[in-house]
Amino acid sequence: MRHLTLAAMLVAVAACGTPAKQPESTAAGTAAPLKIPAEMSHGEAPIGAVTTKLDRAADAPPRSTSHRHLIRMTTVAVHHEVTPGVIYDAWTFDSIVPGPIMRATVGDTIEFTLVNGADMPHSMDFHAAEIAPDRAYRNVMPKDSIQFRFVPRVPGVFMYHCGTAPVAAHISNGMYGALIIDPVVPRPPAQEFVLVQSEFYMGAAQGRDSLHSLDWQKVLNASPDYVTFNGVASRYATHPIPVKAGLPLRLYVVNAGPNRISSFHVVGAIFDKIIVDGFGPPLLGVQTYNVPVGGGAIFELHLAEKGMYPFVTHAFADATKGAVGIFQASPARP
Ligand SMILES: [Cu+2]
Repeated sequence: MRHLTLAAMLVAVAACGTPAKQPESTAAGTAAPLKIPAEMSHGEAPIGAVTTKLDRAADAPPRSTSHRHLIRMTTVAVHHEVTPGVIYDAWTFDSIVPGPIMRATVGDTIEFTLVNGADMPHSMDFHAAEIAPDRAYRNVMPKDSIQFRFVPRVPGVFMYHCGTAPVAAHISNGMYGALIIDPVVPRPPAQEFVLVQSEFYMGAAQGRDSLHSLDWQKVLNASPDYVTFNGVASRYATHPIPVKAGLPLRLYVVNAGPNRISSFHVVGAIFDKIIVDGFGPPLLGVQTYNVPVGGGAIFELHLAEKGMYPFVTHAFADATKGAVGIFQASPARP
């Protein structure tokens, strides 16, 4: 009913005859929706063709076969395009936002090295690790490094992030990612994807490159300009994720925040199973589930038939700001 109401509102707006006036942009270049979106429910973003080139797929990395993982990351500042033409002065792990998506298995040994290639202190905090923070998660000075190891005990999908104060600034600037820890007995086969939700708080564009950097007051107000899956607003709406209808889907969802809860929902589907953080008895038959800031959950579902299925945070201000994507389901058998 709620969806019909939204559609009815959009139709009413369209029918009133008033030309769609472009709202004034904020200093950061964001604005309310400019036109009536797609005819389908939840068409918060223009839907592209699945054949268009995608710069970063959401596919989960394969389950690891090694039991020892040498992981080395470098902190570095880069220009990150949050939405076409809007460039953010990001702080990153390995030059990408989110940082690398990694995968290991319970009982494996992870030997981690952080190299600070930036000009300020950074650090690393793995939520998958049980370790003394004052030893492992210490600030690393520029040009310095730190090494520590851990053996993950609990399966799930875990956030990692820079823990240097103010943490909200380091996370808002792009320093986070996801680490999947598989159980020793593999989960059943599925089409697997990783979605990391996060927020961007844009200051006014500066300089020749029109570069945006952090607006700290917006962070404190929990009022982001963009909310994204995997670092780019609406990326998987303009580039839908191809899947097979009727076959199991498994989504590893992490909410990096730093402020907004993700009320994760797939339009046209009910989650068969949700494994909170990835461990313990699953929730069955759920429509929407909150992934807390700093948390994760594994969503298992199937899409009933061929079609376009939006996935969103059902906190719709955030979906409107970019936390929306599309699964494009094709028949499992032609
Ligand atoms: Cu940092």
